[in-house]
Amino acid sequence: MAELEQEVAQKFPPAADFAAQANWNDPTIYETAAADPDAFWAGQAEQLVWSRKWDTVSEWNPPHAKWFLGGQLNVSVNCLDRHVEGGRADKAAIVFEGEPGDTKTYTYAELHQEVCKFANVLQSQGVQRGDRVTIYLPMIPEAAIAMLACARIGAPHSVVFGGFSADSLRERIHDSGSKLLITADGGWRRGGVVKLKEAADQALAGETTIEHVIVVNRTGKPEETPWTAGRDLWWHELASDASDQNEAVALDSEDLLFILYTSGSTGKPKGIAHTTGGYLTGATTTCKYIFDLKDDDVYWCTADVGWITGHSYVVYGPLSNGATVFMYEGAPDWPARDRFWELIEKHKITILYTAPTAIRAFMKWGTEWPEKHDLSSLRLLGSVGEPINPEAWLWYHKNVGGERCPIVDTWWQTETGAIMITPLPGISATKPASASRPFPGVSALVVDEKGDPLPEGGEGVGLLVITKPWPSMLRTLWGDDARYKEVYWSKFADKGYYFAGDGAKRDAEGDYWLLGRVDDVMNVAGHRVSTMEVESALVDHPSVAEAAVIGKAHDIKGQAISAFVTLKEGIEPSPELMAELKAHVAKKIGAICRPDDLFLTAELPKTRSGKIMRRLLRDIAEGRALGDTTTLADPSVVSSLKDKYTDES
Ligand code: 6R9
Repeated sequence: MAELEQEVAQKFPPAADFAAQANWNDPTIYETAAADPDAFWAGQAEQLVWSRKWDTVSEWNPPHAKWFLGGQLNVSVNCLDRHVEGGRADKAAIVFEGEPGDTKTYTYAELHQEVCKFANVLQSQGVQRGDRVTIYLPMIPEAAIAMLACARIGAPHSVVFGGFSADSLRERIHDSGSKLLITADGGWRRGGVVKLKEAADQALAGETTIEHVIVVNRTGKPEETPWTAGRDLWWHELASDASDQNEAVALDSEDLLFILYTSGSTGKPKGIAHTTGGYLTGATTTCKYIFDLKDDDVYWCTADVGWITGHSYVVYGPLSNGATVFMYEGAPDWPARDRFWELIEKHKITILYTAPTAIRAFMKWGTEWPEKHDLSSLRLLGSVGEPINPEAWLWYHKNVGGERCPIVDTWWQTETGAIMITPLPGISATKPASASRPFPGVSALVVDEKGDPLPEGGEGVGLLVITKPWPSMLRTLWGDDARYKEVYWSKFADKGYYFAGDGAKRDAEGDYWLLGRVDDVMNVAGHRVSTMEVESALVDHPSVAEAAVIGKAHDIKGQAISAFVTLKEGIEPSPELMAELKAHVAKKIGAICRPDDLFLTAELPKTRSGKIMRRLLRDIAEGRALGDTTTLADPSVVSSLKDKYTDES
C-alpha cells in the first residue's frame, strides 16, 4: 500500500526521446496562446483548407459565440480531398475489423470515392443543404462514410448510438426533424446480431418526419431483414449506381455540422449543436498535438461513433490530420478477454485512446491477457469519459504502456466538442489521475459557488468553469436556446462563465484534478467528500475490481456514503471482507469517509456509454422505486443489485 502511495505521488515527465520528436515540446506554447487566444486559434485554423478565408476570428455576444466569420470551408474536403491531392491517396485512412474477424481497409482515395458516391446518393434522395439526417449504425466504416457524406453536402447529421432503444431513436429523430435515416440490418456484438433495422422500424411506426431509410447490409442476410417497400433502400444498391465524383458544397463557418444528443439532468435529451469551422479547428488541433499524430501512426480510439469521442477522435480529428484510423466493431471480451491486445498486436496500433471503465474491466480480468501479446508498437495512451483513479492509471501505464508510453487523461464534454484539459505528451510531467492543465488557447478556472476563483497559486477544490469562448464550443441546444442559456450560462451569468457541471481540484502547481460531476460530490456532515476519492480508496484494496459511491440522504449527517463494489475474479464475498473494506476506506482517507453501507455486486449499472448510473444507485441505496432505466447497458444488473449481498449494519 505504501508503495502505491509513493507511485501515486510520483510524476512522469516525458522521456527525452519522446519529447524530442513530439509535435509540441516547447512549454512557452501555453503563454503564447494565452497572450492572444484569437491569434493562436487563427493560426491553427490556417492548417485547414478554406474556400474563402474568414473576415473576423471570433465574435462573442454572451452566451453566443461565432468563429471564423465570413469563412467558408467543407469538412469532408479537409478530411479527404486535401489528403488525396496532397500525396496520401494510397495511404490507409480506415482499417476496419469486424467482430467476426472480417477486415477491410480504405485508402484515402477509396474513402474519398465512397463518400462522394454516398453524397450523390443522399442528394438523389432529395437531401438538401440544411436537411437533417439521422445515422443509427454499428461501428462500421459506413458510419464514417455517412457522416462525411452529410458534411460534404451540408446536411447536418445526428448520430444515434446503435445501443439506444427504439424509443430513444424515435425521440431523437422527432426532435431533430430528420428527413432520412441511415441504419443497418444489424451489427455484431458478442457473437450475436443486434437487430438495428427492427428497432429502426419500431422507431418509425406511426407519424414520422423520415421519408426514406437507407440500410447497410452488414450481416449478410438481406432476405431476413424486415422491409417496407418504397421507403427502405439498400445502401449497396444505391451506391453501386452512383458516380464517384461529387463537388463539395462550400459551407459557412457557422453552418451547422451536426447535432448530437446527450443526457441532461431532466429526462429530455439535449441536442448539442456544433458548427463547421470552429469545430473542425478544435478537433484537428487537439488531435494533432495531444495524440502527437505522425504520418506513420496507426491510431485507435475505441469509442463508438455514437458519442462525441467517436465524432471528434474517430472521424473528424484524425482524418482531418490525414492519419490512419483503426476501427473495431465489437466487444473487448469477444471471443476472449484479449481481443483488444490481439488487435493491437495484429494491426501494430501505436496510439490507444480508451475509457477508465474499460481499463478497470481489464484490471479485473487480470494481467495474463495483455501479457499474451506483443504491445510494443504502442507509443502513447489516452483516457477519457470519467475520472481515472490512480490505480487504473498505474495499471494502464505498466501493463499496457510498458512503462514507456505517456498517458494523456483528457477532460472534455459533448458540449466542448474537443479536448479542453489534458497533458501535452511532449511537455507535461503527468501525475496519475490528474488531467494536467487547459489546452493552449483554453481559459479555465476553478471557482467557488459565487464564481470567485481560488487564490492565485493556491490549492483548492471548487467548480470548473471555462472563462472565454473557444472555437469548438456548442453554439446552442437544437430548438431550445432558452435551455442552452439556463443549463450552461445562468449559474455564473454575471461573470459570463461556462459552467461545465464538474468539480475540480487545482493543486499548488496549477494542475487540475477532475472530481466528477458536481452532483457526485457529497457533503458528509459538513465535509466535502468526492465520490471519486472513496472509490479510489476502495479500488486500492486488493480484492476490489470496481467501485461506485454515492451520497445517500441521511437525517443527521446530511449525506452518508453508500458504496457499491464488484470484487475481483475468484474473491468470495463475506461479512468479514465487507467490514475490512469499510475499515480500509476509513484508514485511507479518514473516518468521515467510512461508508455507511456497502453493496457487493457482480456488475455496476452503467449507461451504454459506460458511465455508472449514480442516480440509480442512489435510488437503490435510499430504498426508492427505480427510476428510468432505459439507458442501461444491461438492465438485469439492477434486479441482481437489489437482492445482492448487502450489509446495512
Ligand atoms: C468526452 C465525454 C462529459 C462528462 C464530463 C465529466 C466526464 C469526461 C473526463 C471526465 C474526468 C476525464 N469526463 N472526461 N471526468 N476526467 N478525463 O466523455 O463527453 O459524454 O459529454 O461526458 O464526462 O464529468 O462532464 P460526455
